[in-house]
Amino acid sequence: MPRAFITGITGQDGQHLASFLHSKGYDVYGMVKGQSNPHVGAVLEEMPFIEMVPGDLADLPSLVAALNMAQPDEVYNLGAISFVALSFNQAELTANITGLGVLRMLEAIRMVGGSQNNPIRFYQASSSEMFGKVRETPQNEQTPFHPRSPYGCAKVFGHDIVVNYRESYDLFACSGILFNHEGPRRGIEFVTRKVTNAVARIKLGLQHELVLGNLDSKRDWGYAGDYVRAMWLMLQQDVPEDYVIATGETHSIEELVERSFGEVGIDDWRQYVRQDPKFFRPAEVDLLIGDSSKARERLGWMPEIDFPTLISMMVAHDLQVEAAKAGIEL
Ligand code: GDR
Repeated sequence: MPRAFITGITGQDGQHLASFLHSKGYDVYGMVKGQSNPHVGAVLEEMPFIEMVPGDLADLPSLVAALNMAQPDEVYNLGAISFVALSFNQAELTANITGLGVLRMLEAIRMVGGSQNNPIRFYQASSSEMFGKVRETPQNEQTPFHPRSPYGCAKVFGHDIVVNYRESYDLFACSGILFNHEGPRRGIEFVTRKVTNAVARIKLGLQHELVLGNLDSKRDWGYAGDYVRAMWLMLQQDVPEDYVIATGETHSIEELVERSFGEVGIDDWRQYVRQDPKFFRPAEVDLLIGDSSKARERLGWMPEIDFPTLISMMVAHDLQVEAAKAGIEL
């Protein structure tokens, strides 16, 4: 059985990827840091097949020990400080984990290596946030980076060091430049889930307003379940390369809000929404839209879930969860 090692196993993508790889017959190892990660229990309850291994992206010896224990064929580095807004307040921590963490993982892979015939293959979660103040539209693998946050800067370092290690040491290392990808497993701090959850609670009478920041920025939103397939496909190729993964459609936050309220039959959504400067960022990424032609041609990858279906799925999920929590029958 092939063996996969995933950092960020308790995050949205870690969960989707673990379930996808398990269905493909992989043994799945997940790296967890700290003594009592609050999400581990819930993830294991749903996916008891995951073997949890201790390790921390800030601690190279722990990464070496974790890889020695798991002996993986494939490593997926999804672990990061991934909330852009937080990265402005914890810039050094973000640089250390989201940026230098990639370097440490690459070093650990060089040390542990895998068998000679079967060297470890590495996937790095790069991000559309690297494009930031975009130099061209849509963005593809050749578009220059102009990050707008400490998170974006750290991801640029991670991306560049993957390219450098691939060229210097002939590692099988790829980066997927993933545009925003969402779903019911998304953390509540990210705007899609914050909105769909609030809409569900407002519909159920459990909440009365939704407080947001900038409603004008535009994102290329896909479904996380579609995007983890692309990660795996990148590692099955003969040659390691980087790929943009995106839907090629963009929508504003305002459209997201309008559509989400529309799902529960609320048209006059403005009476529920308030803007607060505390949710605005010191520098914003105004417009993202990805050109994923390379992935579509070379990997045969295509997103299956479109924006309306994604929002509908998330609102329906949040209605179920919030109603069950409050003991309301739908
Ligand atoms: P993003 O995702 O920064 O694009 O990064 P997020 O959902 O946090 O923000 C998207 C846009 O919405 C605007 N916005 C708000 N955002 C949040 N979180 N909360 C609000 O109340 C709010 N109001 C408006 C933001 O200003 C922004 O323009 C995500 C992360 O998953 C990264 O880790 C990943 O790399 C990229 O997507 C691709």
